[in-house]
Amino acid sequence: MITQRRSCIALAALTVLGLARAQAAPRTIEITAQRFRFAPRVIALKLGEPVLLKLTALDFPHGFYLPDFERRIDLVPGRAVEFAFTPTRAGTLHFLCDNFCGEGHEGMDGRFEIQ
Ligand SMILES: [Cu+2]
Repeated sequence: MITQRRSCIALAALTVLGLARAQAAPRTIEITAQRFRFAPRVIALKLGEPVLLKLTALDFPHGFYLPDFERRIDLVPGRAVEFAFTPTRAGTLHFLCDNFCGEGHEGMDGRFEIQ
């Protein structure tokens, strides 16, 4: 009986530890920016799951702008820049380049599909 109770307590502790570890580690997603596209362009995310974007410009100083979050970041060629956020509502979250990079700049965008 006591052994069984200890096993349950140990199992509960491991479960809590596992959940804490799962919440602590964000999902890492690598995105590249190159005239005139982001790759990947469409990214599926889970509601409430923290993500860490690693963004790299390949050819030009692009910008990464998330209008719904009112956040942006400069992308410097050859240097990965990290951008962390947690989607708090389901739906589509658009992102775009906000640093003019040439004739195709207006179409340089992408989206997160959050479920
Ligand atoms: Cu651009």
